[in-house]
Parts: sequence; structure tokens; C-alpha cells
Amino acid sequence: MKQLFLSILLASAALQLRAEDGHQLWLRPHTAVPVTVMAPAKSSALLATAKQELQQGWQGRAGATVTLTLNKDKTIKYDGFRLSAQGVQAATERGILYGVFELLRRQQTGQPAADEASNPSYEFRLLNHWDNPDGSVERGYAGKSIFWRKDSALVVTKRDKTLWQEYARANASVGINGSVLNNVNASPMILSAEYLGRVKAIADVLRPYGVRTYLSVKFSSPVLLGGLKTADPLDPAVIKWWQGKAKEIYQQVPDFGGFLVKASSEGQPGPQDYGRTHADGANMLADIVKPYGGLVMWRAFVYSPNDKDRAKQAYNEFIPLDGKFRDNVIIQAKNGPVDFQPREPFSPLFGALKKTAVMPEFQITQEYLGHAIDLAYLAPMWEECLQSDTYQAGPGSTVARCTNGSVYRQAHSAMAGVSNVGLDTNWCGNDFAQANWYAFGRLAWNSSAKSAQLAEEWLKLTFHNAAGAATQPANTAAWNTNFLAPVTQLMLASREAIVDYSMPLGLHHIMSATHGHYGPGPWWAPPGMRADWTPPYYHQAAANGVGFDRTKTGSDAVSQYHEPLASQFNDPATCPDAYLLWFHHLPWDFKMKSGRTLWDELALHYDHGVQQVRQFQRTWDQAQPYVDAERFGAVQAKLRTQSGNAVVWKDACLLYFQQFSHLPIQATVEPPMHTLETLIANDMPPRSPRPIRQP
Ligand code: BDP
Repeated sequence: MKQLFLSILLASAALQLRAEDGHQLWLRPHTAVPVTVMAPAKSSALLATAKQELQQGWQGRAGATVTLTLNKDKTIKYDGFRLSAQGVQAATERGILYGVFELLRRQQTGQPAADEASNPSYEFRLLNHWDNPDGSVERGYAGKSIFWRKDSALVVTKRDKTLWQEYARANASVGINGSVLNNVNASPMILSAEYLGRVKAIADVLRPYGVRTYLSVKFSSPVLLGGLKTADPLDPAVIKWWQGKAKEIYQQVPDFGGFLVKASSEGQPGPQDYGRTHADGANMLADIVKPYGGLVMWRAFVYSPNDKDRAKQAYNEFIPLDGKFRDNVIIQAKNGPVDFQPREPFSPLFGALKKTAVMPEFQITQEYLGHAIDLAYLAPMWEECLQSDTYQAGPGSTVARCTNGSVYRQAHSAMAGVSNVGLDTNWCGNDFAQANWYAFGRLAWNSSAKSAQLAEEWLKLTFHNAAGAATQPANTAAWNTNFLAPVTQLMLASREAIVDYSMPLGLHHIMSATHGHYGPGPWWAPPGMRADWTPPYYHQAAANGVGFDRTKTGSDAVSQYHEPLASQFNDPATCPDAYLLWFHHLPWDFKMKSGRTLWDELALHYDHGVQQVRQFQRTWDQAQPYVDAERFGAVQAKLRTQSGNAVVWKDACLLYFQQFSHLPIQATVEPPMHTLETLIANDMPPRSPRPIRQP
């Protein structure tokens, strides 16, 4: 009897204690069903990985035989694959691995394996890590770098390797095939022999998962590291220096992917320092990596303090260079023309550069969307950009089609995402931020994928049958109704909620820099600060109205868009509400499409954002029976903080703008609970603690 009591106690303790810390991501282990895997005879690390994944994750018929076939087939492109009753067929070893992950994903999410080819939309699907050699991460909210570490930096430990392997596996499972290991604000150190040694060690661990290694380089490295007098891209000594460096890199990492360059941008050195163009700089590096099959990703994130409208500058600088870049150069452009704001229209460079490959850069890390505190599922934002019609080659020339090779002839195609990964136990700081890593990979694979489907997939993989959940869902129907459906809705509404309580109706860049772009700062303009780094430059609030005039009679940014967009954006009557104050400076009593005044509409959006987060809290609370205690509590705490901070955003913006509008806040809007004075004085919303994995 005593024995029985003890074992019941132990069993129930095990059930309660087996909380999940999120480290397994969407790849939580399952009890595998026996399977026989027939693989090509050749021995290869990638094929071995594929075989192992099948054996440890098979959920299909017990005793089934799965055949992996390497076979060129004209329906298969790049690293695509075909699933059939026999198994997986692909032209490359990477394709086999991706097919295996797709097969397993389908089994786990209950989708039948259709007999059809699945091809990636983009040839290169890359994460950009903004990691510094000292281990810090620019705009990182999930702990220190997984690649670099201060002090004993270059000693590779067993723990490093385990982490890099887990990271590579997660990437491979969603089709990501490249990682840029360091910050675009690059340290020249990264190209030193010592650091290249560590790059090699990382590359060796990532390779069996099909993830190639890339580096960001500082344009002045020949001076800073090589001791040369110049970094002029046309100088023979400079060219020779880069050639030597490339040789050294490729000796260590034979499949090195290439360079990412932020040049002549935000104080970074570049070809313009020597009177040369972006094309001169990019082509010099492209010629050097060409013999090795390398790429140069040259960023279009350029703007100077002297330009009257920051949003116009990339277009003005790059359009005259169209057709002047080598075919292994890809221009990497952020989704919007300014920065990674909660909402921007698409960058007018997409589709306008017709003889130069352009790749979209998205920000997975939530610099302007609530860091790792706020719950923001970003796939709807990326889908919005990818599906925007540029009209540059007729209707249907979406951003996706203009960048993935469907519209223009381009030698290569790529998509990049600024990673949100760090040393935190759950990798991303917020359990829900993992969904953005997942969705980025899946969208780079299939740019027509729907955010809703990706959210569902991710939720099933990440939460279904959560170990240690208070009540194990008795059947899938209850789980679907009580967890999957409401939490999917929460995810899909989450980005719009942030837009609403922070920068609705086309407002942008009005956050405070004091807290690293987290909270509101419409007033933020320290003396001497360059104007285009301060919110008043962007919102232009005054007695006569609010918004940035980018119409034909304003900065004329509208003309960078192809018709019919230029005319549509130019007229406030036809400009979508979502972009209204992006393109227009309008009086506070401007009549909106809804019939309300601009002021009232603005207040309603702010209020709606706040109410939405409260609804998210309720939805999550009801999900408790279906989630393990650890992840439930972590998300609940974050939502609580977000909810308070959303009110801070609403109060700050409405009270600040009210100084100019002099209009009352309508009665249906929740009255402010802060005063403008305290908000400005504190300038710092509360933050939530996060679990940190010690390096
Ligand atoms: C801005 C970030 C800054 C980055 C820059 C970039 O605030 O940290 O260095 O983008 O993309 O949004 O280069």
C-alpha cells in the first residue's frame, strides 16, 4: 500500500514537473515508430543527418520503408524535393534533408504527404546575425551571442558545438541554408586569422545541416586590419588584399557563402569615401569571390542627414546604378523605405531595379515591435510586403515575384532575416518569438505561404501534447477548439495590435531611443541630435495637423512608386488608411473614410490596440489547461507587461498629440491613466525578466 502510494506520488510529480523550457523549439522529441531507411550508398554527412532524423522522428506506419533518392528531375529546382509513397526524391543532398523534415512535419501536424514537388521560392534563405565579436548582439533581446564570446572567445567548447548543432538543425528543418555570423556594423577583427579559425569551427558544425556560412565585412578592413593607406575599391593593393583574404577564408571554409556589406551607411565606411559608387565597391568584392562561387549581398540601407526625406534616398542612390552590378551581387533592401517599422509601404526599390537582383531583408528580431516582451507574430507583416503589387512589370508584379526571379532574369535570388536568436534557454527570449524564426524560414521557402497556416503548423509542433500540461488534451477536437483556434487568432491579430497602440494610420519612427526603440517617444529630440533620428521629423505634429507630406507637392516620395500606386498614394481620398500619415500631412479634423475625424480615428486605433492586448491575455489564460506550466507562466507574464506598456504607448501618444490638436479624447476611449509629464520624465516602461542560459 505504502509502495503504491509512493509510486502514484512520484508519477504525478513527474507529470507536474516535466515543464518545458522552450529549448526544443518546434522540434520537440516524439517516441519514434520503427522505420527502415534506404539511402544512396555514398557516404555523406547530410544524408546521414537525413537518415537519423527519420529514424528518431518517424510517426508513420510501423515498419515502413522510406527510400531517399538522389535524382535530377526537371520538376525539381535548387534544393527542392518530391515526396511520394516511396519516400523522398531530390536533386541535392540538402533537398533530401528538407524533404525528410517536410515528411516528419506532415506526420506531426496531421497533413497527408501529397505526391508533388516542393521547390524553394528563393535560392538563398539566410539569417543575418547582428552579433559582435565581444558576444553582444545589436538589437538582440534573447541574451548574448551563440557564436561569439568575450575573453576565452576563440576556445571552442563542447557546449558551443552542441548549441550550434541544435541551431543548424532548427534552420534546416525550415529550409534556411545560410547564416551570416556577425553584425552588419562589422568589426574588422572578424577577418583576422584567429577569428577565421572560429568561423571554420562554426562552419564545420553547420555544414551537415546544409547551412552555409557567410560574414559581414567592414569596407575599410584593408586599412584597419591590413595596414593599407586606403580601402579604395579600385586600388590594386586593396584588391590584392581582399584576394589574399578570400583565399585564406576559402582555405578554411571551402563552401563559404560570401560577404554581406553595409557600406556608406550610418557612418560605416564605403566606396563613396573614395569617390566611388556602390557598384564599384560591390563589384570589386564580387570579382574576388566569383571563382569560389561566392556571393556579395550589398545593403541598400543608406540615407544621409542632409536629405529632406530619408525614405527617398536608397532609391535615388541605387536606381542610376541598375544594370551595373555583377551577377553575383544581390542588393539587399529592407522591406520598407525607412527602417523596420511596425508598418511601412514596401520599399520602392522592389521591382524598380530591373537589371539587378534585389533581395528582401526582414527583421525577425523585434527592434520596433516590442523586443522580446511583446507578442508579435510577424508573418502577416512579411506576407503583406511580399504580396504587395509593385506594378513595375504590369499588374501582379508583387514584391515576391520581382525578387524571386519570376519577373526579371537574375542569376541568384535570396531572402534575409535579421535573427532573433541568443543564448536564452528558449533561444528567442519570448516563446512566441520562435514562431517568427519558424515563419521566416517557411516563407523564404514558399513566398506564397499563408501566415495563418504557418501559425497553425507552428502551434501544433510547439504546443501539442505539451508535457506537463495540467490536463492532457483528451482529444484533438478539444485541443483544436480550445487552444489552436483562439491562439492562432491571437497570433494573427498580434502585429496589428502593436501597430494600433504604437504607430497607427501610417505613423512611424516615433519610439524613444532611450529604451532601445521599445517605448513611445514622440517628443524625443535631444539637442544636437540629427533630425532624421528623432520622432518629430517623422510625425511633423503641429497645430495644422500631423503626418509626413510625401505627396507630389511635398517630398514627392510617391513618385518613386509605379502607377497606379503613385496617384493612389498621392491622394488622401484613395491612399489606404494604413499609409495615410506616411504620405500625408493632414489637419486634425480631416474627414476619414469612416466619416470620423482624423483625431477621433487616431484615438480609436490607440484604444483598440490596448483592448486587443487585454483580449490576448484572456485568450492565453483560457489556454492554460493545454500548456505546460513553465511556458504558460512565461507567456502570461510577458503579456501582463505588454498590456501595461500598451497603455503607456496610448497615453503618451494621445496626450502628446493633444497638445497640438487641442481636441478632447472621445468618451468611448479609455481615459489616460498617466500624465504626459510623468511619461516624459520616466521615459522608461517596465520590463519583464527573462531566463538566461549561462554561456
Ligand atoms: C537600424 C538599427 C541599427 C542597425 C541598422 C541597420 O537600429 O542597430 O545597425 O538598422 O540595419 O534599424 O544597419
